[in-house]
Amino acid sequence: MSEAKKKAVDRNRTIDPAVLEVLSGQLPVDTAYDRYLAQQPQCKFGDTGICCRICIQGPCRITAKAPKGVCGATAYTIVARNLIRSVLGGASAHSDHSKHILLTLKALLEGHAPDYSIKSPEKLRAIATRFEIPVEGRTDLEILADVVKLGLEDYTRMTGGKVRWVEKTVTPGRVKKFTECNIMPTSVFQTIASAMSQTHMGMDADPVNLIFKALEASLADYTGMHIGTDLSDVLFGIPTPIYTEANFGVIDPAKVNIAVHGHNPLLSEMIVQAAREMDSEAKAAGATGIQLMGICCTGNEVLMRQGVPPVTNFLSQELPIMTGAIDAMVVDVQCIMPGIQAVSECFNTRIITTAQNAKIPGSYYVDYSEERALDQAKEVIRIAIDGYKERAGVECVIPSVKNKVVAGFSLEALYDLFGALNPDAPIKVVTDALKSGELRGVVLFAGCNNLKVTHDENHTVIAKELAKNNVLLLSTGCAAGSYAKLGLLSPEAVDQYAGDSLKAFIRKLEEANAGKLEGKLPLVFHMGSCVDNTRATNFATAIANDLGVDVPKIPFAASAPEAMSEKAIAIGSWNVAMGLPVHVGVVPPVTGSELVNGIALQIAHDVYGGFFIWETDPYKAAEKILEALDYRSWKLKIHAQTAEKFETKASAAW
Ligand code: BF8
Ligand code: SF4
Repeated sequence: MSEAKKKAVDRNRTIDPAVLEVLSGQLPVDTAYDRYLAQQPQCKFGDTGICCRICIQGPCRITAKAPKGVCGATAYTIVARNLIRSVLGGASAHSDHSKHILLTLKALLEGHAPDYSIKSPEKLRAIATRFEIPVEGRTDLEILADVVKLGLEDYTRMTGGKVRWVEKTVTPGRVKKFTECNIMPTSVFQTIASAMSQTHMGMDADPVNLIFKALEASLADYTGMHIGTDLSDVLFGIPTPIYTEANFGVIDPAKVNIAVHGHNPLLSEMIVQAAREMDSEAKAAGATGIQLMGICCTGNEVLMRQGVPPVTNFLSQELPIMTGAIDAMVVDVQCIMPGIQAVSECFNTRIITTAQNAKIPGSYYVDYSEERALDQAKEVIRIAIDGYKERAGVECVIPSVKNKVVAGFSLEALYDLFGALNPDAPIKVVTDALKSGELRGVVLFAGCNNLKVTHDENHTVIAKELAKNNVLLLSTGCAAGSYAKLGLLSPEAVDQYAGDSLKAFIRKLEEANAGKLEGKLPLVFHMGSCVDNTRATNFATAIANDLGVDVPKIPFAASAPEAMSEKAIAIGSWNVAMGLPVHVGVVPPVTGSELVNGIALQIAHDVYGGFFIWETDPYKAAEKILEALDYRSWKLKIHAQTAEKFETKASAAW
């Protein structure tokens, strides 16, 4: 194949037909698909984690000729330090996002967040009860004050005490393990600062010590994420099943098209509310209405609670702009490619940044604050309406691809479905199915897109393989975005891809809930944004508790088929600490140290029961995940039989 031809093929590294259609338009616009090629070949030192730039004597690169950095740091120290810094990047991002939600609730208590209210007193009371905060005879605001106080303590405690959000949401076995291994965080900020200090030049050189600290940092990440999900549910409501559509076909050229992108629902929830109020303004400008659509995890947040259709996921975020029909793209924080600005300048799209810590030169800027949230949402919509007025009459090229989506599966929503079959113990619907073999296991798909693999291919191939093998599938983040776009969150996908017993399991749930649901159930259950991965962990914890064992013994795994961000590394790490097999479809930069790589793949299992699987081939990945699930089911059965025979408790070992 000629170089030019090869480049054209490589550029189309996606299986999303809408994305392919836009790319094949050959518009002279530079996107991530082109820039990835321009970056080749990428640096092997960075790729394997053996480049150190921690002090400015560096960069030091480990080679056979120079096996130590200037300071004497060896490959294992350098790789471990780089790894922990990635986990810290992820933990900082998640906890900063959730701190914003926490402080908004504090502002609400103090009367400074007039547009926000407690949408779910039910969730507030459930959280309070979890932490033994009294609820009887108290007002919502009184309870909220105690929950916020606890959240602030879990963020800022300097010494003495451990994060309550971990202590009260995991199995007793995990609390014991985290305490014995000394990885239970004191608080989110204390752990992040002490871990960062540990990686400074001339500090910790011991890779095992560094990796244990990385796991503590990952539990700080878990804490921030869990607080974020809990408090977002209090503010905006617990997601329940919701029916909509996804992919480029949701763009309507006759409407004012606004894409919300980023992660934090604080502004995007207001934009949804404002859009409903401002339909007439859009009509006065000549449009038929306002079409909101989501990208990345802000998209997931407003999909889960408001049914806003996802237009695309991370990797293709620049491409909706190339249809010519997006009037504004409103971004908040994280996973926003700076490249969207340059693309928008070729079209009529207004990029609106809204966060003081995430600006893009050349973009519009609305300085979001919780004190003026609804007004600012209206300001954003007016900028979009102005954009529409300029665009009106210009030809748009919009791929017509769209698929049905059923989303909104918080754990509470899943319990509600299971409760129709077993009201006294909803979780038994799943544990019984696991014991009988009706379900071969449960797998959570999470994480991003990454051009090192073909966009969306790993996500979909692995999910279809596991569905065929009767695995119950959950998803979050851009994995869920991929399934939404490509039809795997649709009821039709159950008929197309589920094995017989998975199909029977889903149908049984549908029948038991008939009348309550607006339609049928999907193949993959969308649990929310990346921050919401703790919903899936709560699910695993409930399964383990019901089976009377710890998490490392249950047939439950996680997979990040196209991991990209530091947040994904943090999430993967705490999932390993929780005791789960975690598949990653892109090899992370740790292979430069056999020791660190070995800890991730094997030693982690000996200590925590969880471990990583690096596998870039989606078919092999599915096999390896199934193997991990089957091994656990087999052991669980043997241990249960032995316990019954000798009338003892089930073994705690894995
Ligand atoms: O937090 S899955 S690309 S959007 S990091 Fe980013 Fe990855 Fe998407 Fe959501 Ni999560
Ligand atoms: Fe080199 Fe050591 Fe400085 Fe890293 S910390 S850049 S290995 S001298």
